[in-house]
Amino acid sequence: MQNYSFSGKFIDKLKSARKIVFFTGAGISAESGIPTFRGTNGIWNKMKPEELASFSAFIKNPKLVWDWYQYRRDIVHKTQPNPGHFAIAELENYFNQVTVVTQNVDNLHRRAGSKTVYELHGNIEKNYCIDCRKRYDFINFQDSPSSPKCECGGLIRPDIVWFGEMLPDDQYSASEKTAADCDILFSIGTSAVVFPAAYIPLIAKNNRKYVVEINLEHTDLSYKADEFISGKSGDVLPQLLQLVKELKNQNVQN
Ligand code: BJW
Ligand code: ZN
Repeated sequence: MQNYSFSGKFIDKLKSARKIVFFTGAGISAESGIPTFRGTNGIWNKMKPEELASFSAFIKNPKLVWDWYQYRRDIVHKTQPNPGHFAIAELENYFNQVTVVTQNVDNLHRRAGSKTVYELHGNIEKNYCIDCRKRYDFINFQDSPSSPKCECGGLIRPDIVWFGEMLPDDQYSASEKTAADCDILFSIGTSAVVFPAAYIPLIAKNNRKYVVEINLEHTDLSYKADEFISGKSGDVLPQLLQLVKELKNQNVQN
């Protein structure tokens, strides 16, 4: 594994920082074995988003869309949070406020122990009836010839934000607020192309907050970020945690 060196300016920011935001995307879960969306091995390279991730696709063929999410739910159930998720959760012990704003639906941040997690695109473990809105969260649906129906007869859909749908208002407005008010925002493992989620790091930047990007490749955000760290989040984040521990130790000794 590569040893990352962090810039002096970034280390100074870390020393004085009290409020940290981690804005995450599919890349942080890639090392857990969950495929990303874009890029050579991405989901959208094999499937067409408009045929699976839209309300009209669901109404046209509920069983097809339901089965696809069931397949992805099975993958999520077989995976575990990776060192990147765990490092973020542990960093809560070293700052006054650590908030995770995630575009991921895989629930891995919570499973790793992060306490404040805003989910901008929903959660694959949650479902609701499109007619009466009754919730069907954390239920293992059995396979059947049709997609599951609510007791009212309505179709049950995954609680995922599909293209053309609004993001959950409470999660998005809380994320905007925390991004505008943090000391450092880390944008990790996201191509930062899907809006309005991709506004979150830009809000931090527009409010003159320090923005650090961790990714395998450059994105549209890279030229606006204060630091770009090229690497796997599962390698970089544990080293960041180690650095923070050392800085806090030095503080105690001085
Ligand atoms: C690593 C790594 C490792 C790998 N370590 N790094 C034009 C302009 C602006 C907006 C639009 C527009 N045209 C259309 C829109 C709107 C649309 C949108 O943004 N489209 C863009 C794609 C152009 N947005 C919407 O529709 C949103 N709603 C909306 O706008 O509502 C308002 C409205 C409503 C009604 C009428 C009019 C307006 C909703 C967006 C919902 C997105 N949902 C999805 C799928 C959910 C379904 C599912 O999960 O099945 O959410 S799309 C998909 O992309 C998923 C993700 O959360 C999201 C972001 O992807 P992410 O996380 O960035 O993943 P990747 O794969 O793109 O990137 C992975 C990155 O990781 C890469 O950079 C790798 O290098 C890196 N990486 N391994 C570190 N180990
Ligand atoms: Zn119902």
